[in-house]
Amino acid sequence: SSSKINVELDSSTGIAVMRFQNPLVNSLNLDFLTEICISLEKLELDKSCRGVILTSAQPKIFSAGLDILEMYGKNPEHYAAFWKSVQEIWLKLYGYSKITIAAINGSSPAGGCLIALTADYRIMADNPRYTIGLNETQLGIVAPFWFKDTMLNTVGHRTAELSLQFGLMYTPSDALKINLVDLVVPEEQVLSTATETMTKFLAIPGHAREISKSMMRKPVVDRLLSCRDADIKNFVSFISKDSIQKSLGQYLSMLKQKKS
Ligand code: CO8
Repeated sequence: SSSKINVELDSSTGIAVMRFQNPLVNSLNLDFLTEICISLEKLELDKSCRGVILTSAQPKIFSAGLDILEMYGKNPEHYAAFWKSVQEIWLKLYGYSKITIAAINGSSPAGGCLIALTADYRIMADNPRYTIGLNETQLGIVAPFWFKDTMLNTVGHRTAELSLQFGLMYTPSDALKINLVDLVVPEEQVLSTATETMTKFLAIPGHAREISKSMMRKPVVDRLLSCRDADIKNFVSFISKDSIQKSLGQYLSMLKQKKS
């Protein structure tokens, strides 16, 4: 465990709980993304770990998504390094050999939603103040194809189409209706329900489950692997545009104003 990631592995069950604790809102900056990736890699190599529950140690927020400051007012080299780390975490999580369950105990916009979407199962707290979704268009930016495909593979084409264009954020009950999450439970039961669900997954012969998971996901993973550099170039040129920087600047000041 690092200071921003708390990992507790129960050696009797093989279930690890990974808690994100990057104050205030678990926004995903380059360092934090790298740390999450390293922790996931360690658990993947650890034979005593059989599944990972992803959750937040921060109140009310699962993750605020990508750190907007990593995409604003920086140089192209920085954007490229940042985007590479975003690709890295998605590749690690979407292709993860072990079972992952997202225990979504707070809001989960954009990149936060993406992390949750990579899990094998999503359980969300029933608090209607928490919302989840890919809201990128609301910031004037565009979720890349692999965000889109992850969403598409979860909710289906028509829902993904509407969801992405409007940049919709869903309450837990609405998220459940479209299968963006699998289960909604009272907040204090999110973690225990995740553990119970993990036990059900663990009862399935591991090798068969793992191959089935890979069969469902490999085409999308391979698609990004085949064009990582082009995807980075694309991101860097998009995010460097004056018009996009202006949109992000406006969104950031809207976030600040909302408080006062
Ligand atoms: N990045 C950076 N800073 C953030 C972010 C973020 N994603 N989210 C919040 N913050 C900051 C706020 O500005 C605020 O800063 P300060 O204290 O300096 O004023 C602080 O964190 C706390 O935020 P709030 O006061 O708003 O806290 P609340 O508890 O009221 O709300 C929320 C928390 C719900 C998370 C709210 O802050 C929010 O909605 N944040 C915006 C989330 C968002 O829209 N994220 C999208 C990021 S983009 C992304 O993830 C995918 C991009 C894909 C790339 C596209 C290719 C071009």
